[in-house]
Amino acid sequence: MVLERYVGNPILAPTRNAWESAAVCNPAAVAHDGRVHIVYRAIDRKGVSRLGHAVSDDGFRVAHRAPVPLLSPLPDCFEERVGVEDPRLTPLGGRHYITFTAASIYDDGRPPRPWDLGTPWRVRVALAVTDDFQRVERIGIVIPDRDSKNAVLFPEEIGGRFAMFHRPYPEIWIAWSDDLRRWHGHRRVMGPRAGSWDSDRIGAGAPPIRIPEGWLMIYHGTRVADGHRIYQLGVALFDADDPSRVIARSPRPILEPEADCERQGLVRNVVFACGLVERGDQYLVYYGGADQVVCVATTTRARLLSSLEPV
Ligand code: BMA
Repeated sequence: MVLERYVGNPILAPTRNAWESAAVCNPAAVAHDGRVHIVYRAIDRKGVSRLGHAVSDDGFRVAHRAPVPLLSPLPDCFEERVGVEDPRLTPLGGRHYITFTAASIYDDGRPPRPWDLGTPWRVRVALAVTDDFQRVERIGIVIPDRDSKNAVLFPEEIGGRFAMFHRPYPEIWIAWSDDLRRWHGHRRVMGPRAGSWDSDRIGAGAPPIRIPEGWLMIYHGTRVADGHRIYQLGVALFDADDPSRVIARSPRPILEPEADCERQGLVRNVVFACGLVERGDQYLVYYGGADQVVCVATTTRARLLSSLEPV
């Protein structure tokens, strides 16, 4: 595999704190003040998600873990009845933006659709910002009028505008904004590929990073085998000036659920990345294992680039 698992995985597991007692997964990560800040999805025993915060000095071992959630669903907020999920962290203009999923129950009286199984499908892209990882300022639901999730904000403006990838099922779209609040220009970027490891659904992983060749992004893709969905990771490269243009993509997954903690958990066979930290030539990729624990793997830019194939 292109990604090499850290031998000490998992780096975070559930605790006795009620809010993170069932599972912790899907970690965003960013280097700040010489440390790695991890913001993860924490699930309580009722299935409600909040965001937790942990800090690591070396990127692998967790040195500090906040005893209370960094972000909880707003009481009486219809869009967050099942919680706040799957954060991504983007440093932008000296602040840290958190894109996350506002999750609720989709109850329109119709019979459940295939993707409703186990996953409530009322999902909205929400945005918040923090300066110190202690206080979080909510910006709000930024894509109010459609179900979408897996939003990643680009870390710089492109052509004078902010850009975001998000995921109306089952594919990745781009959207643009002048003020981070109102998003427009929604357009399809890339979708699942029939017969491939990412044939079922795909979504952005960690926010894209700018490299000389363009925008590089880890993403997740699923396939269905014997009636079971398997979440894997891949990588894609997008045009520097027009990231709605895909240049290259992984013909094979760069990480598949193979370790015990990726195969057995709250949801079997899931590796789900939300964070990437650059350390010189090394990349640290933070991901959830089987929707229950937080793991990390390493790779290099060269290895990711050589795993790509032009589209
Ligand atoms: C998605 C989200 C993620 C989860 C994944 C795999 O729909 O709920 O938080 O990791 O499914 O179960």
